[in-house]
Amino acid sequence: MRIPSVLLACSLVVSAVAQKPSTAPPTVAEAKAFLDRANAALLKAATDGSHAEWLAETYINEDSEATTALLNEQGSKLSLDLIEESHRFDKVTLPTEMRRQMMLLQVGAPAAPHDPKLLAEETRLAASLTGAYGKGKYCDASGKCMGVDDVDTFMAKTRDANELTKVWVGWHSVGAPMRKDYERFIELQNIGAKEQGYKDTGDLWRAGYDMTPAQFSAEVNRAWAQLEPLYRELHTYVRHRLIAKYGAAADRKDGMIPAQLLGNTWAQEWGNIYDVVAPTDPKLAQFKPVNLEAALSRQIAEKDHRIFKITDSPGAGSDELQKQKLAAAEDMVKYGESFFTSLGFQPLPKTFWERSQFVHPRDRDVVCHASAWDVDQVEDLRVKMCIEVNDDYFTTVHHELGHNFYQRAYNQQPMIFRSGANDGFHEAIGDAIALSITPSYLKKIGLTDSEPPAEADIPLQLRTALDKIAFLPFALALDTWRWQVFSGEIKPADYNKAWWQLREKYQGVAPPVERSEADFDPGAKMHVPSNVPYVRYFLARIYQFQFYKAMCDASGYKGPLNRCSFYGSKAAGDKLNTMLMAGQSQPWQQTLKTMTGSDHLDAGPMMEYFAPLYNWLKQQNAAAK
Ligand code: X8Z
Ligand code: ZN
Repeated sequence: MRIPSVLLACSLVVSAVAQKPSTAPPTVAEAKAFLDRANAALLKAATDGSHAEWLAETYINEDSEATTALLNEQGSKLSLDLIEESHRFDKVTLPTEMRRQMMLLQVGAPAAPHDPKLLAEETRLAASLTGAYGKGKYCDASGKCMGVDDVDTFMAKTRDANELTKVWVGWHSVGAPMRKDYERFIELQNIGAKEQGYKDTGDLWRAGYDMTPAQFSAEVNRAWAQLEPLYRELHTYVRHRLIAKYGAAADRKDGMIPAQLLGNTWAQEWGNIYDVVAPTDPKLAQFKPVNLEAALSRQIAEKDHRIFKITDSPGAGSDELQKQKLAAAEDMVKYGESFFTSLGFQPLPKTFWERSQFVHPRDRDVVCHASAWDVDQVEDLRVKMCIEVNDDYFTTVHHELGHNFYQRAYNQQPMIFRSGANDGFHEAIGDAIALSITPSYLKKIGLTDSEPPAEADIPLQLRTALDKIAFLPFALALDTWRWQVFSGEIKPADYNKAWWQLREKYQGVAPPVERSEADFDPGAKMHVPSNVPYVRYFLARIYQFQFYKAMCDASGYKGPLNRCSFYGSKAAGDKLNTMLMAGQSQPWQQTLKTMTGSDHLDAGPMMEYFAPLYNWLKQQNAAAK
């Protein structure tokens, strides 16, 4: 999503707002006047920038690309000027809130060079890499093309190893042409980061967590050490089951799992292959997690929209079909909205329904990757998605709405505080809500008619862990790669080799066919060309269990954590809302403490949730030895 880490999406009005620093010692009143002016300028810049970016992602063409590049250039210039001016107040004793705004302004610096020519070059590259990803397609020998949304569906549902390899290789070819531009993009960002006093852009990215970059890295490693043993058990179990299904195609001597077999284009979440790895013990096998895709299709169809499956490329299908897809997609979003309103949140504004992009338009390229927006930073909330009726999108809808409800909750804060407590919080809200999509909740809303007994918890937990636990080392590998690219530890000549070394090290997955430096596989993952930091999702996977537990407690729930749903609990909603309204106005540790009682990233609740599964996996793996 486009969260205006204050400085990312800004633009315009620089010369109108920047003022010549005076030589007299500055006062608190001057600092206040400066911050008022900065907040106003950043608000306008973020709004202008979001309008342009929205167009660039929903109408990909040369003009929208040039416009968004220009606004980002102006926005970065504004931020750099404001940061420079803010240093005038470095030695002034300021009230806590004002000092924090100054600090956030400075640590949120864009990794952008002062030199106008270099800055323009950087923003052009950023826009064109985003556009290249959005336009990316895999076309087979017969000329049939698939965009990323079609590729995702194919990778989720296909169970033929050769077919999977073909489409995997096809989609990954999207990255190769980006390689040179990406290399230059990194160089330019590093020039900017160094000008701000950072070692490199990775150092700058890791500075935004109310602790030093080194402390932050240590926190991440500490949390991973808590969770890695569970991941290893899951990996061992899944690998065995894949070998049972695919034989030699899954059986690598080095113990890696071939990445194309995991039900996801990037092997980042594995829930889609639940059918392949489900428990075989009949006592457990009888309990199948609710087939949400079927249940949703049925319930939405009952609302009088027939669901069609569009397997052809965008452009196929009639107007009528498109209308039905849109109506079904809106229904999907309404499930998410009604969860939030059950907690006491106001419904989404009318403009949300008018301005969002819910389905893939038939006539043009768009960036399909889901994102949530608050274009005017107040109430022009939108999502941009290419929704299909299935499990993954059901979760993603809740994820995106988490962003939107957060954005609206902090819209009374000064602009500099209109952000998540940290970026991991922003990514965790909707996911924490989605953890409440338990069988009992699904029964309440008519998506299943039976609530399974306690013995069904293992199958259900396995389904959830395939998404939640499997994801952790993917997120770590991705940003470790990027941090090492930024620091120069990984040289451009080794981009792809290092990518797979890290994927193997953290995830234990390997590419289906030999890769070389003629490939650029990181480019086939949206967050690399679009330059969205990724460790935020690692944090979010962990925070979401902390938030979920806190809301379960607030709702008065007693019982095993994985069976809690706080749907309809105003007490849980109030607790959540307090956290959301604070935005980034205080250190995240304080926000977390108010919400959960703990002031640090803690894998405890996640381990508590999966404790029964962890034991079961250990038994399965021991027995299989
Ligand atoms: O990018 C996203 C969201 C938008 S912020 C759909 N996610 C990551 C991804 O898709 O790679 C959510 C999970 C991880
Ligand atoms: Zn998100």
